[in-house]
Amino acid sequence: MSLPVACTVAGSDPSGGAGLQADLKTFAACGVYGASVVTAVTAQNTTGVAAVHPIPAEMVAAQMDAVAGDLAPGAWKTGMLGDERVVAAVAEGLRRHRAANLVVDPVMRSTSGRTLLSGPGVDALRALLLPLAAVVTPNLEEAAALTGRPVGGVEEAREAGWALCALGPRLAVVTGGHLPGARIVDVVCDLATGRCLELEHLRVPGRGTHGTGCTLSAAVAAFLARGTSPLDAVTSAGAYVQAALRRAPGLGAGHGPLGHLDPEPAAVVHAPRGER
Ligand code: PXL
Repeated sequence: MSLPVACTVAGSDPSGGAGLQADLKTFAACGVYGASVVTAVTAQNTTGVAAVHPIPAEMVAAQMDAVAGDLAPGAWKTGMLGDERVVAAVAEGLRRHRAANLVVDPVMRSTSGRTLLSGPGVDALRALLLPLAAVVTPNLEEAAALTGRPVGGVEEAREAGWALCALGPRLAVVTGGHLPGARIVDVVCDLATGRCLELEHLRVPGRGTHGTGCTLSAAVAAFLARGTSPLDAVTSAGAYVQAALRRAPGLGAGHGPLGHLDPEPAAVVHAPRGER
């Protein structure tokens, strides 16, 4: 059995809570070898995004070719893409390499409110990327932007989920964490069965929530890379996010990171006596 491979196409968060850093930790925690294609370098921490430096679309495409030509990922995930040029290059790259098991996290805004995908980028994502996706994982605001209708509760989330499935993905996961309340409902519309499931969890108290969406979509991609069925991949990813939220290490002054990895560190092995 060879190690499953997943690749994220996402922005860099140097504070490690969101973006490709969160994705790589999630891949490792979920038993998958992780590759990463950088779409933008951000300067940010738990309190907000200070600056964004986009990577040229041709360089994004070249990174995808380098990874796909050598490692043949069994699943892909997209996160922050920035603008329509990068969205188009990513869609072309995925087609060129006949990428299977694509999870699209339609990242549009940071927790602190910074725009991470332009308006034309949203249109390109809908037109070019969703037709290639197996799973799409919007929050309520992203579901509204993609469908052009308000999404303020479970009923509207279900309608938006079906509208998104009509654009390509087999599964739409509309996450409800941004609504107030002790219970969070994620709506999962499954085109294969025609059924819509409500995954309920208790809200984990605390501010360690930065990168929750990145982590969920990366975990879905990891389970797909392992050969898990799409609906089980979504359910397993939800359980992983819950555990990571409970392990949040309480770092930073703002919205802190999740605890992606089990906190048991690798053992120290001492150098020979006399060398120390
Ligand atoms: O959580 C969305 C997100 C995704 N990717 C990058 C980000 C953020 C939020 O700040 O910075 C790179």
